[in-house]
Amino acid sequence: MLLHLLAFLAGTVAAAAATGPASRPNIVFLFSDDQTARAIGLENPDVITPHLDRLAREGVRFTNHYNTTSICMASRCNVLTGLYEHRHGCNFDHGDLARTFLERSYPVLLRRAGYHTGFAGKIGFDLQGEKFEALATFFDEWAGGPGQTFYETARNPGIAKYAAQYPHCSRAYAAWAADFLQSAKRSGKPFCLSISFKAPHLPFTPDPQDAKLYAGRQFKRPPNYGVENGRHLAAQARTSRAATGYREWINNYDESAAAYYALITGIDAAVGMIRESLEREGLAGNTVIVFTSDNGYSMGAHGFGDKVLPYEEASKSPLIIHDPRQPRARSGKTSAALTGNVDMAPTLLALAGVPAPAGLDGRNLLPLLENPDGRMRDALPLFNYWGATSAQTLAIVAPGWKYIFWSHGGEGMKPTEELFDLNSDPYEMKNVAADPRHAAVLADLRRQYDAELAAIAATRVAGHGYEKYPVLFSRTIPWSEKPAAPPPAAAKGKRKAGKTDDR
Ligand SMILES: [Ca+2]
Repeated sequence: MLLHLLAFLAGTVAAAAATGPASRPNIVFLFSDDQTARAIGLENPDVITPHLDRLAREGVRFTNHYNTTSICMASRCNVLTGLYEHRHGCNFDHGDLARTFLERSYPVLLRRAGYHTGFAGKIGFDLQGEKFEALATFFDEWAGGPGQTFYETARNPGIAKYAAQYPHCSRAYAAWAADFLQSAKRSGKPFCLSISFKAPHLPFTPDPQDAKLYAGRQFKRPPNYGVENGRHLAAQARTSRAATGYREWINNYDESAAAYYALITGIDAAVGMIRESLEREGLAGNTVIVFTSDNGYSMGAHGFGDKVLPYEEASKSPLIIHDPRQPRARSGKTSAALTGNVDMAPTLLALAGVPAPAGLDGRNLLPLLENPDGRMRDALPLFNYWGATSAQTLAIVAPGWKYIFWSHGGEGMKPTEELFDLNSDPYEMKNVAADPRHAAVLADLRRQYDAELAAIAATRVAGHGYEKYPVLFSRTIPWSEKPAAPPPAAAKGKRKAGKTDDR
């Protein structure tokens, strides 16, 4: 009798584990490194991404997704915490992440709420005053690597055992995911799997099987391609390393694009493998998949390489959310709502029914799955607190518009406003800040800008070098009354022309 009862209870538990309560789906968060919004097949037929295209056709694709700081280290912390950079304080030249922020990140909160969690790939930051290994203790299963990690599978200890079959890391992460899904299933809990691919970050080293798909091909340049299409932009933008380095996009576009696209095709194959594993394990019907990237990439637009800048190519990434529980009628919709990397944490927590910490900058995007035509916010700030001081900025994106204020007034430059009408000018070829027809829009965006600047002053984390920004970025304090530009040590992101460091 007792044995029967135990067998019945075990059966009940197993059934619950296999399907899970409807309110607690599994979550797979897939994150590429340096992928711009236009580098997926549905946006650009030059890029071969059948699995991402299918994911978008079966889910919702967000076409105005911005990284509020468009560089690896800070963006990864934006995603994990739902906070803007000056609130978590983690970026190159600003500092590592304090443990207290990671303790309130989405994977840690999900684990505390009973999720089985796993992380593989490039995490992209360190914890303040702690060894890299400490990060592993925040997850049930861990195959994260320090620094930039390596394209050669064998050089990444967490996935090295898959090197014989998958010598390039992108597919090896999918093999690790397959094993994770089996142990997650055995755990009897819902799970959250986060994979941070190295691709398509520099150095461009694709899997040979993907590289051959693009070998010798010539690609269409975007309409704003080349240095000649950047002369109308603020002089400050051209002091960024995006203009002084990354010349491979100007000197050798086809070869650069071939390698970059091949790296994305490798991730695409891994996405396909992960979906197959979910099907095989019977988990696909209750697993939400999110795909995005940590920053965009200029790819020669306006003559820039790199990310960091507030222009469209550098700051926008793909975002696809596939929730198999949504009615099929909503599949394949696109949402033009303004979304940001800070929205990832509150969205993933909302999926699991776990309350988000109070005061996050990000928002829950799930209402947009129900109503892709809905609006999410009136404005989203884009920050660049890194690199040459002259190229640091605050920008405001609003539906259809972007306002950028370049505050630097030294070295022969004047503080400059840029206003782009993104609906009629998606390639940002005309600065309409001086056009009186747009005076009302300009006034509104200036007001949003000033409000955001006040928020920086009120909410910045102490001790990470953000104290100067409320003055440095001020529209109303003349350059002559601002403290002198910081000494070169604070601007060590400046780099020699022609060299590309790989942050
Ligand atoms: Ca990146």
